[in-house]
Amino acid sequence: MGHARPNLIAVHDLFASVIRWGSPNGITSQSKNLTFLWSLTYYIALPLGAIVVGLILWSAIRYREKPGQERIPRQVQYHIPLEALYTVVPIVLVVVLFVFVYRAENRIDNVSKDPALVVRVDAFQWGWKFTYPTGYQVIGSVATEPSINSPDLPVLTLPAGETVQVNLFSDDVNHSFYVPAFLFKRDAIQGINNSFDVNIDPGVAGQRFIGECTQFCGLYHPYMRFWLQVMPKAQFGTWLATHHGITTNASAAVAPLPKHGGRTK
Ligand SMILES: [Cu+2]
Repeated sequence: MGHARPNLIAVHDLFASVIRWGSPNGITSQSKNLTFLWSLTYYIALPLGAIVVGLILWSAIRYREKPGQERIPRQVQYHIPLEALYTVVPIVLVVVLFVFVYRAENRIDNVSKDPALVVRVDAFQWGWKFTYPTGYQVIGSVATEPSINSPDLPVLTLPAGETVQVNLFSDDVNHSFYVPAFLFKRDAIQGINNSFDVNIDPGVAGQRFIGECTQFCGLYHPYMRFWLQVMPKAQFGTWLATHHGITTNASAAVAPLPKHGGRTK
């Protein structure tokens, strides 16, 4: 039964995706808050929608005009209990959603006073600079990196299973740091330190995820990509201790100007 397992995984993934209402699976503890919020909204909206549509259909069928019964129905000016109900129910829903949004935002934006690692990320026209506490730097410039999916993209290596704080800066115009698997992005704005924490799920250690700039920042914006390499916590210390100086991708060819000013293959 060698094929049973992959099928089970596929079924499990499909089921998990359905109960999340299509939300991608976030890889940080912060992203779980967002997925919960997303799913909660659906679990509230769907029964409510079903009740509203059901009542419309029921009353349209139940009180339709039958042949031989042509008459004006009894005219009602107001119905206090009904009006109170459809005023109170939406207010309760908005309050409930507000409370959950507030809680989720607080957890996602929470910045630890005692993170295990602080990494500085500088976005610039056009590329990324990652600086570690040891002084080790990765500088990936798209002026020397023409391909958006190249394995030579700059690599941001982060440990799983502990709190990582990212201090985000911009050297020039507005950029935005986005790792889709984090279900999170944050703007990089000149003169402002935007800090956020991520606690990456140990289950994805060893995997790579794509990151990109999502704020249109000029000609080479579509090339502003990077890899996020997740490393087991135990390995990360050794890795950092053996990396020094500055790593660049300057060996790559000089990028040609994009022909249509947009995304190329
Ligand atoms: Cu950018």
